[in-house]
Amino acid sequence: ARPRGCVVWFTGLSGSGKSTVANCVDAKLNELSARSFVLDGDNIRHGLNASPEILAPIHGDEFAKRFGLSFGPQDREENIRRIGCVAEIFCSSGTIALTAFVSPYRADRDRVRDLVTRGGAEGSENEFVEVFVDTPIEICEQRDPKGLYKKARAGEIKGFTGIDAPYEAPAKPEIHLQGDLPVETLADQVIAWLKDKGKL
Ligand code: GGZ
Repeated sequence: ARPRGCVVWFTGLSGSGKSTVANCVDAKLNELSARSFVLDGDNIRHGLNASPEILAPIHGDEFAKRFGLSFGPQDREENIRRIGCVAEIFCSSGTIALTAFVSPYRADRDRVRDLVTRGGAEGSENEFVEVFVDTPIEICEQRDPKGLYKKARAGEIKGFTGIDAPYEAPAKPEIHLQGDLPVETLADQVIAWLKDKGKL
């Protein structure tokens, strides 16, 4: 039988700390000799789910517009669908897949949950762990590491999550993190949950 894996799905606003916490959990899992991998915007949105701008020089404008992903509702839906597929593959191989995407729509996250828990590989009982990184937008906006909130407020970015695009908070996340606590504390909470559930 294959080892059981799990998908630890971080969701929250831009600047909430998803990637930072996921990377900290990844480092702790490494110390515990558990196999894990982080999927986030840096390795997915520039590659597999590249934007039309990235695809245009390869495929031409028309094709790039159809198959490149931006931040409209359908683009985000397809972004999350593809990431869900990749996470499921990691998970089925016994790796703990840590994903850090805004994933603002409940329906999209639930679809990934179904994909993962119905068991991709035969005999697997993979788990989907939804982690809500609950950081008030005021704090995210103060942090504004990439200056994106500022641009969104100025109308230079349209459809920015939390400003003029929705974020649907999870109703019953497996783990609810208060994003204003130290990263180390939050990562320890995730590790403790995984230990408690026999995942480690
Ligand atoms: C939200 C955006 C947008 C818009 C660019 N809305 O802080 P960041 O920079 O690194 O995280 C955000 C990231 C969101 O990409 P995801 O793939 O996680 O989004 S989703 O799950 O909704 O598909 C932000 C940046 O990209 N960004 N434009 N309009 N975030």
